[in-house]
Amino acid sequence: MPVNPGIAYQKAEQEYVNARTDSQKLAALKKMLTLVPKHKGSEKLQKGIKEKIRKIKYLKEKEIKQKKGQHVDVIKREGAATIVLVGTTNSGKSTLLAKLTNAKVKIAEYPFTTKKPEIGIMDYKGIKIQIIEIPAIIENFNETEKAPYFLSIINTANLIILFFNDAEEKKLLDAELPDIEIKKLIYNNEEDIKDKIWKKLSLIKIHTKMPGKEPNYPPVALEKNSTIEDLAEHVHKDFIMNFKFARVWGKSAKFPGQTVSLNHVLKDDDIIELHMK
Ligand SMILES: Nc1nc2c(ncn2[C@@H]2O[C@H](COP(=O)(O)OP(=O)(O)OP(=O)(O)O)[C@@H](O)[C@H]2O)c(=O)[nH]1
Ligand SMILES: [Mg+2]
Repeated sequence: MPVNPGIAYQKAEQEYVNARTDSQKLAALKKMLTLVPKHKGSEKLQKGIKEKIRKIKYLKEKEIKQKKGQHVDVIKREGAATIVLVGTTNSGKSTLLAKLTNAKVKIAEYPFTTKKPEIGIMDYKGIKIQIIEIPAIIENFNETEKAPYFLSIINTANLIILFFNDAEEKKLLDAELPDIEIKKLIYNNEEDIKDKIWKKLSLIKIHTKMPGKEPNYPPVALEKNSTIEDLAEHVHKDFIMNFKFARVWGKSAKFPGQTVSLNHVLKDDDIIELHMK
């Protein structure tokens, strides 16, 4: 169904586009919300406006708190990637967090056991990956005070794992969560979840070694299609300057021990021997 907002709405939207300050933006958004046609086809639009309002309020509040020296909730990013567990209550989020990480998290049969984001670190063959559980998503989640905070965590994730118990709950998640570009994985209690997560992350792990030595542990995590140059930069800034050549074993090598230069593209689980001047 087309949204077809009226002239008054379009004017309010223009005011929003032209707004310079947060309070001007808020005023325009609130006007837009009252003027937007209220029918099924405009639900997404209404949701988007509400999200923008919440976000401005949240950032403003955060700024005030910071100025006053009060505590602000922030989660420090750690590891090669961040995965966020999002879902309805009693869908097994904490159970998976406890299974995959060192997090001491409460698991219980009663609903809404998790009250604040819980954080753990997963080890995948030497690569550290941060996992964050967000408290359960409820109906009208976007109207809740904590929504902007939780959404800020969701929006910066490398991967989201969605949890729900039935189709009804999946619908709720689709309605409450923003249409984000971030990759999503649906959890259905698989044994090989760690491998599945790794595949979804679009990362590769590279084993470096020095001539005549065993590969170093842990391996290095890099974006897919990274080159020897990216690896050298990751290992140490001086490496590129002193780089002579590298030898490669693994999927990206034409033959074991192939000699390559800085622009060689790497594949998962390659072993790279770095030769320096
Ligand atoms: N649906 C579901 N429940 C599970 C699973 N594994 C364990 N449970 C049980 O379901 C209950 C809730 O598990 P939690 O892991 O605490 O669920 P949660 O999603 O973290 O729930 P809240 O934090 O309370 O919103 C516990 O009694 C678990 O023993 C699973 O894979 N799926
Ligand atoms: Mg929980």
